Amino acid sequence: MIPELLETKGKNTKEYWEQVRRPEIQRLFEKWVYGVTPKEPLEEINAQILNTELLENGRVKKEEVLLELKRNGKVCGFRCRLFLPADLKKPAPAIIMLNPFSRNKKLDYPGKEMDHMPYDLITSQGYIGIHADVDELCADDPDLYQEGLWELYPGRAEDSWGAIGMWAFAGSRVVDYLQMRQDMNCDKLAVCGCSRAGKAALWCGAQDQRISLVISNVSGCTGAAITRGKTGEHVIDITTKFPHWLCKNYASFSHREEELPVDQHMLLALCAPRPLYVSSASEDVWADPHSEFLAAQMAEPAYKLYGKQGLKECEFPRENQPIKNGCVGYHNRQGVHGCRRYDWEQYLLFIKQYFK
Ligand code: GTR
Repeated sequence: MIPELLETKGKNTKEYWEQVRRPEIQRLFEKWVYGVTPKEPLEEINAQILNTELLENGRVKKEEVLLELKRNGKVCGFRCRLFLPADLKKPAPAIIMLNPFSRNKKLDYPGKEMDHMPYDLITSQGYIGIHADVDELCADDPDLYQEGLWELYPGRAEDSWGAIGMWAFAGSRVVDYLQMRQDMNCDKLAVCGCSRAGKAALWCGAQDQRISLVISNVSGCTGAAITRGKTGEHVIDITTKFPHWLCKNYASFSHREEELPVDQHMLLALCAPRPLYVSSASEDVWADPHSEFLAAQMAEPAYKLYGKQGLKECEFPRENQPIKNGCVGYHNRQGVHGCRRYDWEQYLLFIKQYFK
């Protein structure tokens, strides 16, 4: 049985959701899935612009920025590449693309940089694209992930965070930085991620209400897909192959997924009432497009509390037939796992409805 998103009748108001149910669901995800995000603030965040250049015949300004985080006498940092329209006249909306692939040259499926962060498309529509190399804070490696950010918040518990929690945290630190700048419209910030980063983007958006729109690209197991009954990857696969991604408690559900106190529609619902876009790839049975669509549909009751429409009334769409008219959007791109220009074209159309 998939756990109920909302509780018993009578309590289903916006206020009850915000004050009781949403925080409760968030705590369940911390305890059993992603691990606890430390609440103690950093002592300092420093930003340093390392390099600036013009691209696309002067139409795009690229800034490479180093963000350094400090706590308990330890410092760690990560780089972000900001792509701004060169002729920016007023603060612009920004899209943060979490990139945990910067140290992993063997992976090719996130796509080439222009697929993963097509700054020409993004800036031509007046937005700022931010490619955040979050694996510089926490390596995507079971032997190295406890170097860097982990040392600022050491922990040894069954519910201590893993790499996905740390990448999500890094997304929020990018938001901290953007709030210090004059050229960002911080009422219009989106977070996006592909695959493992899609899981992190959802978790980041779920926790950080400053993010106003959330996008998940082929995030699959422990991302946008309902765990119970999905095809492909399961708790046992993800926790065996990537033991550093999630908290230790999660692995204990390997042979008893039915007992998980949550399922992934509840994660998506934490984004409500903010616009959410989930996308799949048709040949990606490992992630399971149907289960991603199902979770997006099942997040609807949280949106309904705000009088907003999700995907409830929609059928699973054919390939390359995006659904963008509600507050929850979805498409199933024809092809394999990864992030492609086609995906971005749809995200930008969805975003435009909210950011223009
Ligand atoms: C797969 C993994 C998925 C997904 C993906 C990726 O091998 O099983 O959970 O996140 O990698 O990050 O590309």
